[in-house]
Order: sequence, then structure tokens, then C-alpha cells
Amino acid sequence: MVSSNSYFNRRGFLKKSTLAAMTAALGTEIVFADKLPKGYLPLIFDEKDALKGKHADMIVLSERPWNVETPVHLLDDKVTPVSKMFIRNNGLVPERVDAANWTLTINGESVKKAKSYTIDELKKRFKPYTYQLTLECGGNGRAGFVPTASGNQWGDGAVHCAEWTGVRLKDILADVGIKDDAVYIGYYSKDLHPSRDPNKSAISRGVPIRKALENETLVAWAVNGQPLPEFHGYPLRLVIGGWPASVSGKWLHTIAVRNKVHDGAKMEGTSYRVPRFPIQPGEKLDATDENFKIIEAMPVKSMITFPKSGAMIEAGKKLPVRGHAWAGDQQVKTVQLSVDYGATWQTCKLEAPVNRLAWQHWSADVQFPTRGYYEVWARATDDKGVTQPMLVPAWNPGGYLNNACQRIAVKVG
Ligand SMILES: Nc1nc2c(c(=O)[nH]1)N[C@H]1C(S)=C(S)[C@@H](COP(=O)(O)O)O[C@H]1N2
Ligand SMILES: [Mo]
Repeated sequence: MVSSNSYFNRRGFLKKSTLAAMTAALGTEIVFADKLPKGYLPLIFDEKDALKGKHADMIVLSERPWNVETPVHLLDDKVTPVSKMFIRNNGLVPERVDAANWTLTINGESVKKAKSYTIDELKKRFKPYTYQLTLECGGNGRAGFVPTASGNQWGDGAVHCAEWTGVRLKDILADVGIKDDAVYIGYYSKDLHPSRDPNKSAISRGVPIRKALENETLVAWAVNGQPLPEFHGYPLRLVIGGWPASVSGKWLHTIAVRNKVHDGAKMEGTSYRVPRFPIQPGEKLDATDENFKIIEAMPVKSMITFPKSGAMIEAGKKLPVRGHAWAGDQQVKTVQLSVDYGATWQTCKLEAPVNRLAWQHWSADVQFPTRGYYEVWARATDDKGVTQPMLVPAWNPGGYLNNACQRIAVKVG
């Protein structure tokens, strides 16, 4: 949210003159204007949001490497189709992939004896599983941080929940045999570093062994019943739901079982790490292990996928509103909506997840008391009682973990 002095008085409340100008520009009254939080500019006047609203289709954030965001209203499907999945590449998609001769090697300090499998061998040897899994980029929502945090300026659309098919990593690791001192796994991939230097890795991340051994941690070759698309890791990738999607290594060729925290590319510095204690927005902090910790499960979050922000609705009619909610390793317990800037909340209907680590669908019918400009705000609470913040949470140099409540603008008239 951008707060500018031309809109707000010294105490952070919208100026009377601004309010009058806004009412004139909207051609309608801002209902509950007296409830607008301090320093809060209604969405319709937020330039960034207006620009975002112009894109009818996927938003290209960068072409080299490819980073493509999904507008939130396109994420309305219960199972995200490939055409609407965001793409996050740290390097260059591998050229000339030979799937028939592709192998997965399991090695590292904590395996008894390294072993390799072709994709056919994985399919023959282990039982396949299909799970719907929420993958959200750790930097989803980064554009909300002020001052600007470094990295792709994702809005809220770097998340998807597709149906992945593969074998359980725990079954493969049981077949290989791991030692008692295993604490972490790390993946290695075939994509190229943006510099094309073959000695550099674009990204090589991992998770603690307890997460690696969960039932839903898959080595997958299919998404939504089809072979993986090239952008999403063809022919083989890790899929680890609920954690920053950066741990779900695409174009996977090796998994190392480590006797220490994995030390691959983007495991250190400010990459996918946040300060251990709150810092001032914009503050410089040495990226040491004392100061920074690795992000694990993603925080509770929700998204309004229908209607699209800016919807015009007929006065007196109920508006059906819906979306999804997810909560890292937890389940979502409640989703609530507010049409009066958070003064009062209504509880939504919430479905159970189809399986652990899948997002949950919620819906509600909203009745607006009068004509005018409204915002619908959504917030989710997980089964530990943790609720999404209304405002952008703790600023951090990498711009991670922005789970502020999402909001849409609605004009009733
Ligand atoms: N090999 C490899 N794996 C990768 C990446 C990458 O650049 N290279 N990007 C990671 C990041 S940061 C994210 S958010 C997800 C994105 O997955 P998607 O492009 O299939 O949506 O892939 C992860 N796995
Ligand atoms: Mo990411």
C-alpha cells in the first residue's frame, strides 16, 4: 500500500478534500469511509493495482530467466491447469532433454551406497501416488514491501495447486538406505546458470530430512495427468507442498542426502532466509547464520479468485465470493470476509483439503447494505489459531512471506 502525503493528513487519515475528490472520481460514495484504517488508500486509487488489473492474461515479469505471474482471478480453478501456473526460473531451461536416458542419482555423505534410477525404473520399482499440492514462491507478494525488496516484484499470483504424480522420496531413500546421521537433502538440477557457466548452479536447495520423508514429498514426472511441461521441470522434479516452492527442484537429476544443512546455491545469504528478529524496513543486516534463518513452512494465506477486483454489481443483489486458502504444513480452520475495512467479519463456508498440503476452497454470499464503493477483504486462520495480518508483515531484505490479507474492489450501483 502506497501512502502519499497528498492523500493523507498528518495523522494518517484521508484528507476531507481527498475524500471529496475520490467520491467525485468514483461517481459514488465510499461507504464506511469513516472506518478506513489510518494511511489506507482505497485500492481503486492504488496505481500498482490498477496496472495489474489491465492484464487479461499471464504477466511476464522477466523473459530471461522466465518469470511469469498469474493474475489472481485466473486462479479460480480448484485444480490449477498448467496454462495458469506461474513460472519461476532462476536459470535457463535445459536444452535437448533425453527423457529415456534421464537418471535420478541418490548420493551424499549420508547414503550407504549411491544409486541411480532411470525414470522407467522409478515407475516400475515404486508405487505411484497422486497428490494435489500447494506450491507458493517464497517471494509471492514481494511487491507489497516498502521499501522495495530485491527480486521479482510478484503480486499475489505466484502460487498454484496442481495434481502431481510420482513416487515418494521416502520409498526411494528406503531402497537406497540412508545413515542415521542424515539431517537434510539437497537437489541438483540440469538448468543452466544465467551466465551459462557450467560450473555454476542456478539453484540447489533442500529440506530437513523430516520433511523429505513425509508421505506427500514426491519425485514427480506428471502434472494434472500429463508429462511435466518443459518450463515446470520436464522430465522429473521434486514436489514438496507447503514450503517455499524453491525447494521443489525442477529438471531434477540428483538428490544428495546430507549430514549437515545443505549448502547448495541459494541456501545462504538473504536467499530464502529471513531475519531471526524484526528489523526496520530497509535496514541492512549482515546475512550471517546468527542473524538469518532458512524459511521452512509458508504462513497461512488466502486468495479471492472470484469476482475479479473492480467488479460492478447490481444494488440489492447478493454477491457470491470465493477463493482458496492454505497454511504451510497446517490446515486452514476458518476464512472470514469483511466489507467494512475489517470492522466486522462474516465466516465463509470452507471445504476440507482433498489431501494434506492441498489448498482449501472457501465461498460466501455477501450482502452490501447500500450502493457505493466497497472492498471485500479475506483473511484465513490456521488450526494453530494463527491469522493472516491485515497489513504487510515484517519487512525483510529478500521480500519473503508477505501473507497480508488480500482485497478486491467492488462497486455496487
Ligand atoms: N532447477 C530449478 N528448480 C526450481 C527453480 C529453478 O530455477 N531451477 N525455481 C524454484 C522456484 S524459486 C520456484 S517458486 C518453483 C516454481 O515452480 P514452477 O515454475 O513450476 O511454478 O520452482 C523451484 N524449482
Ligand atoms: Mo520461488
